[in-house]
Amino acid sequence: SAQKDYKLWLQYNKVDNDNLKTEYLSNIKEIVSLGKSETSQIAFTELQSALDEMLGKKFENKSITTGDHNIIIGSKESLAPEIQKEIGNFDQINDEGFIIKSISIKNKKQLVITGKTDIGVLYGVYSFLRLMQTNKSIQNLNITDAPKTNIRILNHWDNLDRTVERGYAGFSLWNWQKLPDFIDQRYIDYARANASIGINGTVLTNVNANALILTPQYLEKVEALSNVFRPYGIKVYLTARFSAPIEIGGLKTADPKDAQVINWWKNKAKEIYKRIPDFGGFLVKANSEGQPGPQNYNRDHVDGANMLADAVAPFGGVIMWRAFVYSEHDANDRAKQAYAEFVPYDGKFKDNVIVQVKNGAIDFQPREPFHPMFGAMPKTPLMMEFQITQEYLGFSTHLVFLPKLFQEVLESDTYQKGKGTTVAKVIDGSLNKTKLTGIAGVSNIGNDLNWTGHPFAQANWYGFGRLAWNPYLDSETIADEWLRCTFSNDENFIKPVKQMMMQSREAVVNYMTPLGLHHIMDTGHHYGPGPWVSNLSRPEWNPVYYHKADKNGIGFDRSKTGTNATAQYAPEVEKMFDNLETCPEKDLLWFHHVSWDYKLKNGQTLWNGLALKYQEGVNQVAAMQNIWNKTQKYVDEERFKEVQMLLEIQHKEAKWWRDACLLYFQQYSKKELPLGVEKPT
Ligand code: GCW
Repeated sequence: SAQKDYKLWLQYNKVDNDNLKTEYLSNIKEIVSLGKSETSQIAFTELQSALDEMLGKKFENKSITTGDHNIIIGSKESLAPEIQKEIGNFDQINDEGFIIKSISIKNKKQLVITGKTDIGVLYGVYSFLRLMQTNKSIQNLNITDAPKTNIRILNHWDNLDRTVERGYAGFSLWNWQKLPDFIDQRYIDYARANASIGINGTVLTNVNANALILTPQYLEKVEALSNVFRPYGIKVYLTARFSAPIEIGGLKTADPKDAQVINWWKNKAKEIYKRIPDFGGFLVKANSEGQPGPQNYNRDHVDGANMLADAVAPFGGVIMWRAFVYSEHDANDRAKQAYAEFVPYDGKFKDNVIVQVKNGAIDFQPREPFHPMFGAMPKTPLMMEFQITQEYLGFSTHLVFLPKLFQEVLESDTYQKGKGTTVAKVIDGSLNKTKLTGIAGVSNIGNDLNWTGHPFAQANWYGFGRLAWNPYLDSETIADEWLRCTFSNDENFIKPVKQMMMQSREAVVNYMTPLGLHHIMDTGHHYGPGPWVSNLSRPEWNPVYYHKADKNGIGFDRSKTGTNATAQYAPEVEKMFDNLETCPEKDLLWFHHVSWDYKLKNGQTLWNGLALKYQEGVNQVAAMQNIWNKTQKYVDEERFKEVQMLLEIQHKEAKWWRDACLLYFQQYSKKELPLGVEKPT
């Protein structure tokens, strides 16, 4: 039912395996919840209602430990000294970490969920409940876990009129008109869902939004939201339009070196922190795609970011300054611009600035090589920006399990400090001992009943949170968890459906942009194929700029014979991408322009190989449909049908992609389709 969809991965299905239920019940006799804060209350209530749903037993809070097999939840300070001693060393976790440990006190067994803070305890409770939701044993537990990044944050591209830029799940959750006095239950459910996967921040507004959000009328509403989110460990952040001092401040300039401007931002920060003492800070898109920024005043990114950083520093705020910049004036290779503009500033930003870099150098494509900035600015904190909303990947119509993409990026080896210098190590700060770390995900959440439009898009929100917590997690583990928590623990369901999820990302690459092709979606909305589009005013907006198909071949030469974008990588990586022999075929046309007769590793010509990849993508979607069609008895009617209809559309559109791209490229290759590729009808 729609209600199931709404509950996300917090279904807390009844445990129907009798042995398991017996194990659970014999290990949980009472709950002893020691904390007094609102957060502690939330943790207790979550545990209580989840156990009620899963085991059919409602536990009260026994504040006193009698008997054995109690679950004791509370922060370090709330624990009796003898329990603290049994838990051991709290120094292995940070402030948001938790310990779940089965201990024995005076010959009585107890299960303790603890942490340094109540938020840590809350995360521990969700983690414990996930064990049960995935039908794991809860005997003899000894789990220590803590987030590896500081800022685990959603970026909402939500406008104040409730439209969502690149949002495919309805309108914005934030009902500005009814705020601050009306608190929609949805805000609470949103906070709870985020807390359950460790997300601890949210930017409420679009990076392209106007400055109105910074006026008192709106700040009052932001304050109301932050009050809802706080006990769930979630800080609120806002986007700061660089020209705000002019637009809402009445100043003549927004020059970051102008004393009045500096003062205006200082006062604005003071005003915000008076309302929201734990306000997170600002996210800024400056001098990108027409947004104002320091360059309008002949200043640079450092001037702009540091000026804002000074304004929020006294209150502990941070500035997330985006590196997504490119300009029509230097359109020789858009992929090179962010690196060129930012790397020279390494070490120049204030301590509370973190530069937010998209995973790849173009723009959230189905596949991109990792952004060359990762690892190239050792003296500057860099945070990852992933896109959870599927702007270029079929909106909320196509089933694509994104953690597979995220993992591929995080595992990429930058070689910036030798072999094994993965992007994950840059992001979690371990490589350069960076103090400020973070991962942002552009949200796919809207006011659709099921939050994300496609039932399986919920997995991308979930998986983003899990990877932000631990960038080393395996995407298959995430798929497994999510399926069990969201649908069923039945192996006959889990095995095939997990396989369906795991192949879904490669499927979309194959039927949209195989072998390193990119940005050939129809322009503007970015839905469906548009490789032929060539009439837009800015060259780097046109798909023809990216695939460069002609009678000689196809692909963007970014090697040293071309734009030399490969030189932005560490020498080992540069060499690998530069050389046709060693360039991974999945990135081939990203880095090279090759002839239609170029021989692929499997012996096929490029043209035949390309056509076969498009066909493979279509076949993979058909295989996904086959899998899903057999799941009816494990899934509620409504979600079963929704996914079935969506996969049907996806299959139709995969064929649309294949036919459109092959017919278009065929004008240049002048070659027949190989055997095994269906002829367009
Ligand atoms: O992906 C592109 C989108 C724009 C977006 C921009 C950005 C918010 O097409 O809609 O603007 O990137 O990331 O700033």
